[in-house]
Amino acid sequence: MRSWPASARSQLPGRGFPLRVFDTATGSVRPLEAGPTVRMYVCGITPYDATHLGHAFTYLTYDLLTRVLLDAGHEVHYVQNITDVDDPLFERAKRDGLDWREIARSQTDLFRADMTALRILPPAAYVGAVESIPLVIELIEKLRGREATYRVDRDIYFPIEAAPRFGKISHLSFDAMVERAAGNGGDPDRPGKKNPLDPLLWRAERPGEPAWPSPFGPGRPGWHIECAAIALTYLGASIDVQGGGSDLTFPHHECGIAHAEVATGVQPFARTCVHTAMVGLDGHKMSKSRGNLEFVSRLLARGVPPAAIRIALLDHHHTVGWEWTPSAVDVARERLARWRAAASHTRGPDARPLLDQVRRRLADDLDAPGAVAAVDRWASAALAAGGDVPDAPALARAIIDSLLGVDIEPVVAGGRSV
Ligand code: 5CA
Ligand code: ZN
Repeated sequence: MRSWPASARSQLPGRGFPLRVFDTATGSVRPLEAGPTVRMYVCGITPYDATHLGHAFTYLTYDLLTRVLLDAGHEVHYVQNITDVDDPLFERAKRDGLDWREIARSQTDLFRADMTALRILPPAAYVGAVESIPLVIELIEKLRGREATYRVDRDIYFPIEAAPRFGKISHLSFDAMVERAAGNGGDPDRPGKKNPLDPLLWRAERPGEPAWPSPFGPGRPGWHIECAAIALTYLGASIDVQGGGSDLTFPHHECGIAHAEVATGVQPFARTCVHTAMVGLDGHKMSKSRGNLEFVSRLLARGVPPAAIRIALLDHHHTVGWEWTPSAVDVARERLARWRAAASHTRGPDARPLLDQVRRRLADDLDAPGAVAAVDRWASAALAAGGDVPDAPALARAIIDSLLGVDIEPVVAGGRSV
């Protein structure tokens, strides 16, 4: 699939610091310890009701992570999927009298447009589930060769007992895993399964559902095996970062990682698991199923500048859940205006300490609120005392652009408006 365009990044003097980031599996902030090329897989959208602010917050996390790594001299090989065939899509298609493929197509287009507006750095490979079905079949064959598949009626399952490390990402009790599986597309109560937690690899064709031919009969892939197949194919048997929202820790990432490790024999598949905390609205996780959503496109249509949406998201740390409130837009707009005013002068307070502070804050577990506070301090000093360092505002603009992804180029007469 087509990805979306990357916005240009300003060049900065010197180099950023090595990244330390919270790893779900160990429950601690650790150095990323990656080689020159960082391989990162992030779970993409199921394309309906895109792009809500929870999605945007999650993709901003990996955008910031990428910016920090690029600034520290790494290359980043970033892959993201689109779950463009799944039950919720069929349900939505039925409700709205539309073709599920059309919903997936138009919602993926909307997502790309929203990501572009928010200046979220794109994956190098943006890969759909439907186009990956041959990869899924190949991976199931590999698991079958390792005796890590079994049938229940015509469907194929993965026995978690084949994966000795199962549970090492999420650290949940058996009962908690059963509960989370039931609420996230699993079927723990299905008779005939060896373990209630065993995930589905291949769902045999059902009347009224799309199906693709395979050596194990016509059907479609299970959810976790899709991401495992795409990540293994595009990034290899071991990756540096597995990303996605914290709602995916179990069962999705636990199962996908188990599939990959059993198929290749390489452990760990994901050296670091980075999970973004949930954005809520009206007291609950913002979710398509509940319908408590605020959309990027709706805010844009109301005239909110994309830079203000981005700043509103940057005000939160990726490991701490938070509630969206409409007033966040006003706060972000004021902040954007202050930053712009401060950076529009020809002279200002020295911005080299700001570069150091923003780099330090972001390298310390992507502390975006800390980085925003540092910019606020510089802007306040610039607006209060002026400062007399030539080019300091230009450096401040470059820092804010390159590391925080916010474009605050001063408005010129006849040029862009905010
Ligand atoms: N297609 C699957 C992943 S393979 C999926 O979870 N799709 S999604 O559309 O439901 O979510 C897309 C991404 O946004 C996922 O990484 C998910 O964890 C994240 N996400 C969903 N809701 C929220 C929320 N309220 N706050 C933060 N992130 C969220
Ligand atoms: Zn996924």
